[in-house]
Amino acid sequence: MSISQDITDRLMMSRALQLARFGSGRVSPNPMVGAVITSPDGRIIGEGWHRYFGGPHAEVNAVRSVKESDRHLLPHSTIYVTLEPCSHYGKTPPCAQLLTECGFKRAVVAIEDPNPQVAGRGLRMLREAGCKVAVGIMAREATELNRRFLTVQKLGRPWIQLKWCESADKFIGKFGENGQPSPCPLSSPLGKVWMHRHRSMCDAIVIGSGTAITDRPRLTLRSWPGKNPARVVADRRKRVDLETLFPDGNAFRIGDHALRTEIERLGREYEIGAIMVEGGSTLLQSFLDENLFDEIRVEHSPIILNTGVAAPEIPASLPSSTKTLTDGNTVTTYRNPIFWNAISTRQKEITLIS
Ligand code: AOF
Ligand code: ZN
Repeated sequence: MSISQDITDRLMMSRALQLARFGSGRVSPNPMVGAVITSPDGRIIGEGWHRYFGGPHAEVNAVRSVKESDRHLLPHSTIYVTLEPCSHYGKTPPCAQLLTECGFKRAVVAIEDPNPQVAGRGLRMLREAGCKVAVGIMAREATELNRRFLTVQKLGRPWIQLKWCESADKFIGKFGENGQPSPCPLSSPLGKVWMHRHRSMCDAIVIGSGTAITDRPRLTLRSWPGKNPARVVADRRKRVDLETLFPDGNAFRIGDHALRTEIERLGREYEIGAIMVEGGSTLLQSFLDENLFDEIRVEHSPIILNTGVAAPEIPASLPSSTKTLTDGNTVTTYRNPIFWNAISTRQKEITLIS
């Protein structure tokens, strides 16, 4: 392949990835997917992305966006897609079939779709129809973008984010006069917005029964647009009255089985692809002890509490990065390598030309 072709492919795939991100918070548990169509003279003649769960796929929207006067160019055109076109009838018909009907000359795909209903069949359908297929362009970026969806497919459980806010002396809350944990505001205003944005990217929020009783949280999206996640309370002893706490429904209890089993069940039975665990400390520590997490996000407040509920203990040597919120608090993100260890070497490769 020529260098100019390679650079063009990366440029167009970057655009497709940018389009895919418009689906953030709207498509889960489906992947975010973007598609770009270029004519032989290098013009972008079509663009699309998967906009909402159950809706048309990115390729369908891209093909539909092509102007009538450009449609004759399709058999000479290239389509760039951030995920292998699907080959199955799900909520929508197979995209690979649509692409072969359009007669695309070339398809450039970032990563294969590990969904067992697709898993290489989409690429095969295209090749068998005479389309030239290139796979692996910006694979790392596409993997990063869809790490939630890919975790479900590769590890057979939802993607799990643990989240808490801790004081400068590593407490996540205070004890009230009765000796029970009591709510204590440590998050900054921007930290709260950040948290709601992350809620919008998950399908369920999990909390322990103690947190449900002491904090009486609403667990809704208020500072960010999107659909409210389901609420899941780990409550083996059935201490929490879910109907009173969450009168609008969309809430259920787990706790009869081992934590891992319960979390896997959330994925299988309720189409939950990503969860956020918001506390309390005991539940968060259980996820940590079981190595049952993909990402930890800790907001650090400069407040000193001197005593209180101790923050969970993060395993040493997890890769992390820290950023400062404009209102003073900092956020540290830790990544569990478990997911990156489960994917192919090709997907881990860092794109050198950008
Ligand atoms: C694509 N393009 O934009 C997306 C794909 O139930 P359905 O019909 O929406 O199918 C969902 C599955 O299709 C999903 O699990 C994933 O394997 C694939 N998603 N494929 O060609 C897209 N969103
Ligand atoms: Zn599709």
